[in-house]
Amino acid sequence: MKTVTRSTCCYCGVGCGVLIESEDGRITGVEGDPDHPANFGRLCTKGRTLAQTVRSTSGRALRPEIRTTRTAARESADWDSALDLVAQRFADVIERHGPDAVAFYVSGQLLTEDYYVFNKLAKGLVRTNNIDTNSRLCMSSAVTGYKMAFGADGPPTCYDDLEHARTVLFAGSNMAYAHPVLFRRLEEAKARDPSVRWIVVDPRRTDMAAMADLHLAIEPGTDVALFNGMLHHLIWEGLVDRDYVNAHTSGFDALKALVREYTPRLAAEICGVDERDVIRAAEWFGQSPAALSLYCMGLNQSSHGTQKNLALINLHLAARQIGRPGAGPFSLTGQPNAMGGREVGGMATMLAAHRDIDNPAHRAELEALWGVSGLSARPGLPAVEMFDAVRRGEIKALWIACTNPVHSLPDIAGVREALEKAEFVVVQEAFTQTDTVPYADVLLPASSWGEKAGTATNSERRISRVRAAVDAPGEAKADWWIANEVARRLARHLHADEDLFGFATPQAVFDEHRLLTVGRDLDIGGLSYERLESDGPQQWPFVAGASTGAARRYENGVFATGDGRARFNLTPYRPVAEPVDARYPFRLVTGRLRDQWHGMSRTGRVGALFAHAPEPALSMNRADAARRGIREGMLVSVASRRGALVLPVQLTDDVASGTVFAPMHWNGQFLNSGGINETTIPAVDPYSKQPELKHAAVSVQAIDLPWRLSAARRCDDALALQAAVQPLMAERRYASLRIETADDGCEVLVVTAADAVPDAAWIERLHDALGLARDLNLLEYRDARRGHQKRVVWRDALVHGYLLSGDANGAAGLLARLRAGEPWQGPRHAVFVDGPRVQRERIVCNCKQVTETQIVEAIASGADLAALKSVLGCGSVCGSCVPEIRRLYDKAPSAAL
Ligand SMILES: Nc1nc2c(c(=O)[nH]1)N[C@H]1C(S)=C(S)[C@@H](COP(=O)(O)OP(=O)(O)OC[C@H]3O[C@@H](n4cnc5c(=O)[nH]c(N)nc54)[C@H](O)[C@@H]3O)O[C@H]1N2
Ligand SMILES: Nc1nc2c(c(=O)[nH]1)N[C@H]1C(S)=C(S)[C@@H](COP(=O)(O)OP(=O)(O)OC[C@H]3O[C@@H](n4cnc5c(=O)[nH]c(N)nc54)[C@H](O)[C@@H]3O)O[C@H]1N2
Ligand code: SF4
Ligand SMILES: [Mo]
Repeated sequence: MKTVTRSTCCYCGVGCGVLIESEDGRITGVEGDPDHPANFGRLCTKGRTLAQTVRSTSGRALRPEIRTTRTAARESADWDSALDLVAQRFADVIERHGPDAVAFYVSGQLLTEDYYVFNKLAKGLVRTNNIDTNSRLCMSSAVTGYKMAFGADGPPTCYDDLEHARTVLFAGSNMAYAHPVLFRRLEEAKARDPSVRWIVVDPRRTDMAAMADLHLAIEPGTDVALFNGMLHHLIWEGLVDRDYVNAHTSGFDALKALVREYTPRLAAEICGVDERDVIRAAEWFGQSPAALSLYCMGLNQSSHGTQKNLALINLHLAARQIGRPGAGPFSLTGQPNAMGGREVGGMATMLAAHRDIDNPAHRAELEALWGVSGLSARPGLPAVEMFDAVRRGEIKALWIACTNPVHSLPDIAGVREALEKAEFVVVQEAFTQTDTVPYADVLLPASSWGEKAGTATNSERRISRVRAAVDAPGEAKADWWIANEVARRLARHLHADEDLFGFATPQAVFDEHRLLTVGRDLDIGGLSYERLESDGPQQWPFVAGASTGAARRYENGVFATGDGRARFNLTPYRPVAEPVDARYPFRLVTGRLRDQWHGMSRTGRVGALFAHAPEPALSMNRADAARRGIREGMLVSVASRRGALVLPVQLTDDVASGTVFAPMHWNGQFLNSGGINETTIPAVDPYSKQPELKHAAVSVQAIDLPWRLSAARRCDDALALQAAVQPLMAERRYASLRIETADDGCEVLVVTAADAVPDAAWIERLHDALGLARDLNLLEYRDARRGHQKRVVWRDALVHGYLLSGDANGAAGLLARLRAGEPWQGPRHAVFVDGPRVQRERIVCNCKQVTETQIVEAIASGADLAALKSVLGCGSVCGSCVPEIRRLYDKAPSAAL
């Protein structure tokens, strides 16, 4: 029977509502929920392909696993043994070394209920504040910024402001890729009213920057100088709202004295932009009837991310661009429930419901609410310091849930060392193919999207229900349940009250969480599962008796500080943590691609999501590359003081000379190295402790790896094949793999590799791992003199797989045959010579699988955007590709949209 379940997308902080279709316990499709106020039925490429990510249980964690010694393999265990073991080992460490010798590293992708139980377990039961989350890598500078300026965390704005804004300042946000469904709303607002102005502050010329009225391509890390320069102009041109500043803020005069020296000229010099553009940005922002800033990791992931946030908020306060429709500083949250994590206080530096660790009254309130005593007054260790403490042996037992630190933390060599050093590591995961899972002494299988229930809070403070459409596979369990079960056992060891963890359902957890918020700025005393059921998703604050939540905050100019005034903060400009020098002359910027999500444990399961960017690539300015003899597609070594990796180069004009860009997504499951965080720097912001993931200094050198390999095989289950091939990749200087979907729906696993010389034994192992050995119908061609080999495998009349070693010429043609899945008519030996020579083209439109060439040709033939949509279909479904299509118009000089 077909059922439809209303739930929420598990990817980004937009928090789109989804309708999950299922049949016989399997998810068969996903559509946007037309009634959800975040997306009104829309989904982006990632949301639309969610059903494909759960098509198979290959690569899912299905049973608890335990290993008895570090060198032993993990073996399946029953839940009781696994839970007992985790409780006993944690109790043992706490007894021997105290509560701060254990730590929890959790995730903004947990649901609020999961998060709540983990936080209560750490802070209420173990009495350590050593619980931090990947949100430290993501939102913590935004949190400290909001708290220092307004006295409380959380954005003052809402999604409707996207439609009311007349000037939109995108600062370090690539919304077209990272928050696509919200970006659609901005595109529409601008189409309705072209006088709406867009300013993009980003060192890279992103698709959005190309569409903007003004692109400030600043030197990475110089935002504070830019914002100070803009404020200088506002002050000296009389664009400050003096009445507002006098009535509702404090600290203005000291800030004025500081920004006196930041003339637009100085700011322009520091940022490497035109002085007139700094002035223009200031005027568009200051004079606008409503200026909205949208900011994300370009501000937060910095060794002075808090200052970047504050300098931007200073501008909003000075020009009174806050507290009314269309105006305000809007921090876009990255993860689906980064906000929920903040609400339950699930970080090392905060307590539940926006309470503070160092505030004795707050601790006392919480002790009373939980019925415990002795909450720790010692702040816990934030992510980077937590792993340092593990490495130093101070933290002995670590429990990681719903995050993959061996991929996502900076300087992963240090993270690996820490996990090797730890006495006991628990990994709670939904998927087994991640770079952190191998370090688990205990693997706890988690149920995941489509299988679990609870709530999540999106970027505009809106709480949505997440619902289960199907049962979890194998023995996987909900995250809150796992934490709760260990907590009950641990309570017995620690002679604490087991009833602290008497939760039987996520609803029971939510009800307790709600109680803790009453009287706080995020009061949700009026919300319940029933309310969310009958009235749909709601924004906080939502006090008891209210009929709706609050769309905007601080509309009356009263802030959450003691005296009700917002604070101007002093924001002197400081350079990035690691200067470039002769050895490491490039500034490495990292970030996201449109169709991949973080470590790809979910998006990397879908062939269609590789089509937009099939290989990891280092984007490099053409002139920089030419000076070093580097050409398109060449392999280069990217190295920093911490580590190195090999990547293919993509030449571009979108990054300035001296800057290179790498996507954050690839890791040891898809690459022979751990990915770009082999090189990044663990320097952190002094206030927020957020690491500077975006600005390491690196060198880029061409390397000569003349031996090339390309191999691929059609299969029913590319995920199983990936598991067999992945362990081999680390042995090569370069290797990458990806999944493609053939025209007949069959999957194809594609492997490429390069090295100085061939390794005959490795080639045979790869041949076996790919399962080519089982396909008996093999045609082999060897060129002994040149050491080249070509193998093609048939199944019936179909070209089923190939392996080319030596040079990979001809791979494109063979791959095209694999994809086409058509019977081979000619003589077999002709398969090597007769292949179509075309490379598969980049797919720009994921929904309709439209290639770049198709679009360029249609543009050249005079089609406008509407014609393009109706003839090719591109851009007509989810719209994620429209910004890129617009750029293709820009590149065709005579064409018109
Ligand atoms: N497709 C996709 N979407 C996602 C995610 C994903 O993995 N994939 N992840 C989600 C998560 S958790 C997050 S946090 C968000 C992140 O969303 P974004 O922050 O928008 O994405 P990023 O690509 O990390 O970085 C944004 C931009 O910051 C720019 N930048 C780098 N350095 C600087 C600087 O010094 N100043 C300024 N002004 N800009 C700079 C980069 O060039 C980049 O274009 O995306 C969310 N959405
Ligand atoms: N260089 C560089 N590094 C970065 C960034 C960058 O811009 N540049 N961005 C940083 C940012 S903003 C972020 S948010 C982090 C993200 O970094 P991570 O948190 O490491 O990213 P994910 O790959 O999303 O990890 C989530 C893990 O949880 C698993 N999982 C999925 N669903 C469930 C579930 O329901 N339960 C459990 N228990 N597990 C589940 C997934 O398989 C996955 O392995 O990366 C950071 N690292
Ligand atoms: S914008 Fe895309 S990834 Fe983000 S919540 Fe919506 S559908 Fe999911
Ligand atoms: Mo993030």
